Amino acid sequence: MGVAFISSPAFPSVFLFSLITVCLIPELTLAAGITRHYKFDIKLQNVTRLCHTKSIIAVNGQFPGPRIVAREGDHLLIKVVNHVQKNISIHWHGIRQLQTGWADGPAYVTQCPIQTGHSYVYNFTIVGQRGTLFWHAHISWLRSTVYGPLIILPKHGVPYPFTKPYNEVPIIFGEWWNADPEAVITQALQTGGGPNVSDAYTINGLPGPLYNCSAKDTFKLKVKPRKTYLLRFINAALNDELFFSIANHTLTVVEADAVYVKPFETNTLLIAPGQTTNVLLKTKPNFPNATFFMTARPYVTGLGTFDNSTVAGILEYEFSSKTKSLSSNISIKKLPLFKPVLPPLNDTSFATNFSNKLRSLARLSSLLMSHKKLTSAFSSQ
Ligand SMILES: [Cu+2]
Repeated sequence: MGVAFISSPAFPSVFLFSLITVCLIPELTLAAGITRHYKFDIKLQNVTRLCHTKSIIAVNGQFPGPRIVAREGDHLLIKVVNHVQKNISIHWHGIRQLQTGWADGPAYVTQCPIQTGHSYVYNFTIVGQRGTLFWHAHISWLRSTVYGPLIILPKHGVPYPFTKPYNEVPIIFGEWWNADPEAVITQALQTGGGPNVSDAYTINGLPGPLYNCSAKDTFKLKVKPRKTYLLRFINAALNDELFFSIANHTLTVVEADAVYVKPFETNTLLIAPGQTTNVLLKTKPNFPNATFFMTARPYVTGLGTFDNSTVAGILEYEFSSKTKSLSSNISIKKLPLFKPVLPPLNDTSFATNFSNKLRSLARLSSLLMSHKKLTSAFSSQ
């Protein structure tokens, strides 16, 4: 029977179809990840920013919320328990949800929201994606405080297609309102006007020294010289595209929205709300005790009001043991804080060039990868 099938006229096309399926969609045939369990308790939490203390909705008492880490091919079971007086749902932003649309999360679109005192188990597999994504609440404006990173590592034994980083650091942009964000959006919907703008942007939940009363609430990235860091950027701001730059440093973009990108260098990133991007930062050979500002502010062309403020974090070079022993003899002067120059708020030509570059290099990288898979599959025949 097998012989009859092989000699049948349908055999070449069936064989070719299976081969192409295996080559182009190996995730479907080789998905052998593990199951990872998480529990999200949605509760109220007191948080102080800009000298305003308020009760926010948060996950497991953390703001930003907990980090989910998984590998490509893993299965995730995330139990979400709603302890607050609002309906809620969680969106796994960017996950393809192949055949698991009910785990996607937008309330009233792919699921009913989770009611007070109830729980729901999100159940899905990560197929064919690796990089940085994020999760956030997906009802009304609860995403202003309910969000966190979703990190997808490559499968076991599969290296990154770029320099192995010394360390990996998520950097999440967000927004802070001194008022209750739910009251802000409710008022906007009632009046038909634009919502009141946020009081600050944040990096990993912290507004930084350019805002009132916030110097102690500054994100600091401590680095060692001559190392490569993988910065996992997430824009969890509600609606704003953001420019970002680190003074005197070049960034190498290697991935966007969990898709590898043919690497390219830039001094400034543009990151849209809901977008994620991975970037390599190579630290300088020797810069003991130097500090560099990293700042972000929006790209805006519309006429409506917007938050035009700037969030700043600090990149700080640690003392190496060598410089430490030196510094005990000679007093090393604290260098001045270096500040980056961001494009003007309405710099459309930068925004257009950057987005086009990102899109075309992501496409190029996918083409190269599928070409590599095809050629290696054919050469192993
Ligand atoms: Cu989303």
